[in-house]
Amino acid sequence: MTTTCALPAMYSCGHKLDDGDSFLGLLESPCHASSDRELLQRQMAQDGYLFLRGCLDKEEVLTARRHILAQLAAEGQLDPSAPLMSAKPKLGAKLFFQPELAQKNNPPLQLLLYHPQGNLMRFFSSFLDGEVRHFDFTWLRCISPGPATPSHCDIVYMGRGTRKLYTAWVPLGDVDFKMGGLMVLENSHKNERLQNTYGQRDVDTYCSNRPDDPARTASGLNGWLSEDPNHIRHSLGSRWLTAEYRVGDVVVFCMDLVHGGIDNRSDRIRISSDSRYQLASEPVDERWIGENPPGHSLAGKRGRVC
Ligand SMILES: O=C(O)CCC(=O)C(=O)O
Ligand SMILES: [Fe+2]
Repeated sequence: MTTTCALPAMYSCGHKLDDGDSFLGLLESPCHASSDRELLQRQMAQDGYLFLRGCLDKEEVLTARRHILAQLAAEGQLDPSAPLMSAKPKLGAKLFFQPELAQKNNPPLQLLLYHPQGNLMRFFSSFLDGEVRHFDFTWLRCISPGPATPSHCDIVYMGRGTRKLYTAWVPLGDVDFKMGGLMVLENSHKNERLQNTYGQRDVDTYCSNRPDDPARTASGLNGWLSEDPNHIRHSLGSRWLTAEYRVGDVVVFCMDLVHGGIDNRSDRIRISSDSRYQLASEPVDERWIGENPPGHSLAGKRGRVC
């Protein structure tokens, strides 16, 4: 077990994460250069994630970062007196989820995440041992100083196709502990009780036999597992794991792994993307496919008797 005595205080959704080696630890990095599929798959089955240090080309990541920051600057969201690449927000700017900056007019990010010969797509073809497809929707996050994403599993947002679907979380810039990045809950993907309850949820369903069910029209309802990271960690009995991320790193994780964000307590915007990959031969969740994926809109709602 990696010792955490040097870790600074970290917060999620305003809660200070319980510290000490039994509660907080560091992500382990496998030898990513390994093209040993079986080894990586074993590791994924065991840990629920792969921390791939330096998997991406740094220049490509920085080009995507520059492009996004130029978009934010054009929208007037940045401090004009600070260098562009420092991602310093203008006073009072409140940014969080910015998928529109990823969908249109962002060739550098599209290349980085989806080019068939790019490092990420090649990693997934090798890891999944076949032709890979990605979701067309990209979750781009430009998180200004403040609270982070609450704990959840991705399956509740994208579980209508295969469960053999993977998220790639890509920091688009260095992310230190103060800026806060992804945290994952150790071994949570093996918790059967969680999988049989929360893990069966689909945030876009409503009760068709209840005409007044608010879920008919609300978007992305009920996806969070908890806004108290210590409570969920305590009830699942494991540790939160995180890292200081560098340009080029990727964390790949499975749909059942509980994860969330660490609050951004720096004075810069934290930029990252999350994108999804699966075998082309497996069924796909149509909410996230196409030029304008319907996502959690009305078009993606499904009724069920409840
Ligand atoms: O970056 C974050 O704050 C959350 C990331 C996340 O939920 C994901 O990658 O699925
Ligand atoms: Fe997520």
